Amino acid sequence: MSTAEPADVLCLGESMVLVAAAGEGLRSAETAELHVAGAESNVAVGLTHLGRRAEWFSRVGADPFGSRILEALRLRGVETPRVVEDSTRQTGVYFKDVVDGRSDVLYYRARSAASAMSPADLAGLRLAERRVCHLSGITAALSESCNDLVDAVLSGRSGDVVTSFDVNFRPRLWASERAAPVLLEHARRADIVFVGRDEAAELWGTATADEVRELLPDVGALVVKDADVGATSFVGTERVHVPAPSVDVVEPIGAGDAFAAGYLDGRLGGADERTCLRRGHVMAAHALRHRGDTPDPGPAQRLRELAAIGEEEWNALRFAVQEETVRW
Ligand code: KDG
Repeated sequence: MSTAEPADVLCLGESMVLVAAAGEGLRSAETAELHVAGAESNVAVGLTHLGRRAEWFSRVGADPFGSRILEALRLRGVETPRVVEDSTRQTGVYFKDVVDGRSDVLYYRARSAASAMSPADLAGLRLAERRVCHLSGITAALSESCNDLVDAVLSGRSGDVVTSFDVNFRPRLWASERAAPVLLEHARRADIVFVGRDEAAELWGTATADEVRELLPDVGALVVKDADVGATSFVGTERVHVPAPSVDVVEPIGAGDAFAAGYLDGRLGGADERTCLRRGHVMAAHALRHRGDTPDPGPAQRLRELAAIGEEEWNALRFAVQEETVRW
């Protein structure tokens, strides 16, 4: 889509082609499926499912995988007018191995096209005209220039753009000793921060959501997610906890991105914190019931209605797995 007004939300980060072995682990599988995934583009897809305009920026190789990513995202309604196709580098690829219900990720992305992103890319991104710019700690791990880009977005805030940062620590990309101070510094400067309680524990040694808040006292909206327990947000002096609905989990990868999309949808619509967290949970529940990162969660209206049900109904909410949801 090319319109004069850029999309409200800009999501910035690497997307890759995902190779998923069908049915069994990579060691023995003879067939595999190709999909497209990336934490930040997953958020963009979640937002377009919810009827928001979202743009994704990155660099891809001028290769079939790059074209595949662009095509897949455009088909889901994500705008990609500024993505750079680089003929000198390749698109990153990753493999998901699911064995006995446990997922592992193997990356083939060193020196990928996206890892060449740098602060110079910001020039054309019209950041000051956006409402939200969403980034994640994955980008900080890709290369020095990518880390500089994250730094530039978070420190050189332009206009009224709200910066949203998902800590997304990926141990397969860098060790926690190296990641911890970098991710803490980035998180301190973002307006909205998403972090898992366990992830914060691994990085920063915090045990509870309140301890994470002590570490990040000035973040405008800090959301600490505690898997199937629930999510707690801290906005100024307000602390809101929303329990997670019960979900038959098929595969967890992508659920954090879906949560961020639901939460940001609430923020964009001016909803209160409890509603934002509930929308996050509802979107995450859909992702948890599928192997793929970005399943179609169905009509946005239905999702929003679900997030608005009474307290008692919410506490009894259960997302059961259905045959058709167990697919990539
Ligand atoms: O959050 C899901 C992502 O981890 C997945 O899509 C792959 O972007 C990815 C990454 O870098 O791990």
